[in-house]
Amino acid sequence: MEMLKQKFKAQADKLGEEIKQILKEHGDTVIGEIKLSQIYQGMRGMIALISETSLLDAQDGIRFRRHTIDELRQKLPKAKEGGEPLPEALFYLMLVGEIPTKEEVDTLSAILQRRSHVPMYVYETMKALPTETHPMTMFVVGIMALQAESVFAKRYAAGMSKKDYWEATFEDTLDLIARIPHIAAYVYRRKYKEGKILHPDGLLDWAGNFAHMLGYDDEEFKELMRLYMVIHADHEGGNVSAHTTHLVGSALSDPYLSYAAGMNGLAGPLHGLANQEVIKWIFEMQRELKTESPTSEQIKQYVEKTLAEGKVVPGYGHAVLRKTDPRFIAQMEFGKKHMPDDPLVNTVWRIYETVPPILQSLGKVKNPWPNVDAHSGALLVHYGLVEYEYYTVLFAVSRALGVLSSLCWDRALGMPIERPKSVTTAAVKRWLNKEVENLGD
Ligand code: HAX
Repeated sequence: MEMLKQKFKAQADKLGEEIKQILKEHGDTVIGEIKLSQIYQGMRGMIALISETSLLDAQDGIRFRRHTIDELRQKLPKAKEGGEPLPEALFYLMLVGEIPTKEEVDTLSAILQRRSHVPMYVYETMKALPTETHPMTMFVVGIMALQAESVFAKRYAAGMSKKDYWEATFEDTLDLIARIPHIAAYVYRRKYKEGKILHPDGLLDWAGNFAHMLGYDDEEFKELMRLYMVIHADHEGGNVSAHTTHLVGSALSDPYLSYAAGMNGLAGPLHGLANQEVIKWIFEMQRELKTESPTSEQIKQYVEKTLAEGKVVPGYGHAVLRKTDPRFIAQMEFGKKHMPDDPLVNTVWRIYETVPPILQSLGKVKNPWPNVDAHSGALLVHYGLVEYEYYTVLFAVSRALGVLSSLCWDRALGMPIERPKSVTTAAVKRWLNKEVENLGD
């Protein structure tokens, strides 16, 4: 751990110096123009953030430190030969920009195991919630209860110097990543398995052990969890969960508070909750059409009905991507390898053939292609994880890897409190009428 920490610090110092130089030479360089429409329409395409861990290209999809998902599946160390990459290896890559060796990942997995203890009061707090509570609410309550453990909060209260913020954030990050699967597994066991907790297996990797604590010891399911945790980890800095974590962190709220805030954003149906919405929508379609395997024509009619009811087709569209999400493709490849004849998975593929032309024909949907959430549920159902309200918690466990490594960078680079300027529509009108010189006066 000490080595990873020192490696991170050395890289952060180097990049910090480079940024100082860049700002000294180019700080006044104009990077583009902002249109009024962007302010009203969710700030699309407005470059306003720095996030070191990944970069999203509208055509090529996500790159983690310049590596595509395909490359990660080839290059990152794995639990078993020819299998899926280890998510803690991706965390290492996002944190220090280097692909770790298998030995380095094994050391990290062992460190995470050692730091994974969750105090009893956290479980008791979650237990106080009624079982009908949504799993994401239970999960975030668990994280908030755990906040009492924050190294950052304790050291800040004791008068920590600015130059040590990164280190306290780093410690909280490792603790949180180690503990989050335990909280998430408890949510599942409490809500769906009568609260019977399964003890961790100290010999397993981070995602394999998470699968085990959920109650799924099938080797293929463990492989699915490794893939799932890799592909959902990060999607550059502007998406709701990453941006919220970063924004809240900019107030020097500790990593527990910041991550919990981000996960409340992930719990929205236009973001991470879409994975539960997709499978719910497919189940409803199957029920209504009274078939497990609807034909393309039946799917087409059902999609048209969904749209006529003023709803979105869940799992399709994206604010940045303009082609099929490589995360969807990675899951499709997993499906083809492990369950090519599964009827639900085949339905997902038939929906993929049917939906894009319909959305294209609406003339307003900028991206008619599937995103990550269009596929994930069907793979989980195949292994028996049918409780779809739980799916966003899986996403949240994975997302911790990206948003928390980014938070380490924020504190190491001394990122300031975020405070953009807002204006009223009345101010916009005054400016358009040339009553004032600058928007916002
Ligand atoms: N079905 C129907 N209509 C859709 C649509 C879809 N899947 N995707 C976009 N549209 C509509 C929008 O609702 C909007 O309509 P109005 O002008 O009538 O409001 C119009 O097309 C233009 O939207 P857009 O610019 O293409 O898309 P946005 O950038 O505004 O929104 C969303 C991106 C992902 C929120 C959107 O595509 C959507 O609602 N998709 C379905 C929900 C979903 O799958 N969310 C998960 C996204 C991935 C993610 O973050 N996962 O965590």
